[in-house]
Amino acid sequence: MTPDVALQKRNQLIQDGYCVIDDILTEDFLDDLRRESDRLLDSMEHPPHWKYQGSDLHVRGSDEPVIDRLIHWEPARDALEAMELGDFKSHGGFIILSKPAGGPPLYWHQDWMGWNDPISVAPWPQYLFFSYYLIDTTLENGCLRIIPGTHLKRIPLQDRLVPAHAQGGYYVAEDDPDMFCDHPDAVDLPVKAGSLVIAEGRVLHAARGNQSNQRRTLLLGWHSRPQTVPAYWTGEVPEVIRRRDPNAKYEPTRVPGEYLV
Ligand SMILES: O=C(O)CCC(=O)C(=O)O
Ligand SMILES: [Fe+2]
Repeated sequence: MTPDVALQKRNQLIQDGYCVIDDILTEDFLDDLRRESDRLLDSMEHPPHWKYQGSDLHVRGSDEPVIDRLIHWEPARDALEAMELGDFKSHGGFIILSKPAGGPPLYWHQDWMGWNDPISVAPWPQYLFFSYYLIDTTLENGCLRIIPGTHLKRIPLQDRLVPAHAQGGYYVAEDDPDMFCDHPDAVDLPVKAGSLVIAEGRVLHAARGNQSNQRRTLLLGWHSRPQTVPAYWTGEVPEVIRRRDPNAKYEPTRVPGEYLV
């Protein structure tokens, strides 16, 4: 990745809440990941609360060598270094999110649980998900959707959403008008198998339903960095972050409060 492209990608991540880097996984490695994820998915019952995510199977690198290989995959680490995001570390695993043929859309949500912590206002990324789709995604088979900029700026939709996943999303109705709305600012993000999608935990995102006859599998891994101002950051540091007590404990919550402006 050239320095120009790296800067452009990081700026897009900062402003829009996501960026896509193509051609990160090789065909051989993709085959290994498909085989292993199919094996794991097919070896267990899928509980009813997996309906909207398709599956939510957490796999540690220490338990599955192929996941360990993905965590340490050099082309991805090189891309991060080029973007000066090399201080992002994996939480140690990937989640297999596999939308079966005919699976419903995933509702609008964000995944940051630290909204009581002033670090939530950071204008730079602190908490990211790395997504590898194992087949090309399209509007028909369940591609990702994002509402750019919503990691930093509140829109009326945030206040109408049920918190994601175990905090409420599992149990929403399939025709919930807010959770599944067609928001005018939403963008679809169809990507090639083997591309790396880097996105903000704070940004509103969703996925289309899978209207194809093939499983759409995604491997999603959480990454975070130390709670410091990144070396590349030349903009202002918000007052609440400068005054933040690094030793304070914050009650987890998925509901954005005063720190989403
Ligand atoms: O299935 C997808 O494309 C996104 C999954 C996701 O955002 C989640 O499970 O939190
Ligand atoms: Fe998510």
